[in-house]
Amino acid sequence: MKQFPAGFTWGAATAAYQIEGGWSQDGRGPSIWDAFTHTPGKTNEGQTADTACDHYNRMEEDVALMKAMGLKSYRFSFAWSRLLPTGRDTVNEEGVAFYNRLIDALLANGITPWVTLYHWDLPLALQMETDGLLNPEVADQFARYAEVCFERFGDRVKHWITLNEPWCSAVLGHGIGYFAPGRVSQSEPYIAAHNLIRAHGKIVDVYRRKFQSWQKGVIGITNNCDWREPKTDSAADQAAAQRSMEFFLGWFADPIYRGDYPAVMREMVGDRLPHFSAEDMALIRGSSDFFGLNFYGGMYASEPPAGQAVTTIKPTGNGGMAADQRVELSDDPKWEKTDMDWNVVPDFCRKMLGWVDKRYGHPPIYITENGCALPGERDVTVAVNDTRRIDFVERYLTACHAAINTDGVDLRGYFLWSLMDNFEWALGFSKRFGLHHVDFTTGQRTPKQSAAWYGGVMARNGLE
Ligand code: PNW
Repeated sequence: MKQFPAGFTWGAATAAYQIEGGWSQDGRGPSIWDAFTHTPGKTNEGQTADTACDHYNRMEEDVALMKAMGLKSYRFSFAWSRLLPTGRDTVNEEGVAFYNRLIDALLANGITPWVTLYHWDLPLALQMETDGLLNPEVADQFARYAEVCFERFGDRVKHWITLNEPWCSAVLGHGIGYFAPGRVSQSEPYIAAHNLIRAHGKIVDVYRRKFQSWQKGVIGITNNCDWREPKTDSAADQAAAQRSMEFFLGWFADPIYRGDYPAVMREMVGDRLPHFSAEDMALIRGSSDFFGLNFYGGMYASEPPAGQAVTTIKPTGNGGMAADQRVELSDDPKWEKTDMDWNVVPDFCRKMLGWVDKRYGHPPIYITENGCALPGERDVTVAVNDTRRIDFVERYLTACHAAINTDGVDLRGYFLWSLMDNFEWALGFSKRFGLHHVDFTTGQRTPKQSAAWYGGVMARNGLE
């Protein structure tokens, strides 16, 4: 029996664009993801999330699924353009009503809501009119949107995540064009990232100044990072692995926990890396009540052979902004892989938690996503027997347990990605991460074996 600490948070996660559908229903405005998926050639088979899981129209049924599996906490995101269709000014009351119904249904069923304010779906109007994340003004637009959310929902929502994986918005959205808004640049990722970090600081400032003392919630940011294991124990490979971690996670977490970008980034990115004003930094430093971490896998890192250019590897291998880091990434042929082609490396999860614990001064950490896509799950009869998913999660939770009990890491919670199969961004419906199978033609949901298994883990607060 591997028991987790009393009060450990157990949950499952989703994101608005990936499940809601109802893309033009009840006054929702378009987002950059609607524009991106409606552009030919951007997603698997041209798929869009216009309908997705149709969660917008099946919300009550989905809360019933959560209840049936014994879910304790549910992490989901608000679609900014459902609440403020043009990103600014007018509030769409029908959007407010939808999230009110969802939050009330969760609470009525004893499920704690964890809300992500921004999971990549910037209102399209902000992209078209003001250049989205590239315009410094976006930080104030974020803060005004967040204020509406705290005002309308903060009486019942006590756990807030400002941004999901800003690394993806920066690198995949503005560096290699794999995600919306589909821009390709060597400098824009650093500008987009900078404005997102500034936005995070301003959102938290609004919450702390106007709401936190009476609403009594917590607020933090979620970053993603894959582990980088030195390929050999040579000093050069160890330095390459460390550098790669600083370019991936340090980029976003260092400003918040240490007051600036990592020195190695300043050195290697030069003029393309913006500077924080004293005023912005005053809001950014210390602006997270907890450390949200999405963890999926890892690779070997090594020093590239002298004189050889480093090329970006597959986007889902997280090789973005490779030229700036000079780190060569590789796989071990022995590693098992998920359907995303991501390596199954539970030991790296423990190392990752230890790295965060040490570099950022022992913060409370929540794994806000971990999970796997498995092949063949389009077929519901295959999907329901997902013993590989159970095995995957069990191994990662074993690593988490060791991080807590042996290494003294302050890990406070774990959210499985995902509650149900959904729209996997550029990969469309081809990758299935769900605890529930979704038939995207009929909308039918079917629990996989992992849903019942995970229900048991949550009920026992640990592994058998
Ligand atoms: C996360 N990559 O992101 C997201 O937060 C989820 O929305 C997503 O469904 C989940 O992981 C599974 O992919 C990532 O291509 C998506 O490097 C793609 C990449 C990284 C993170």
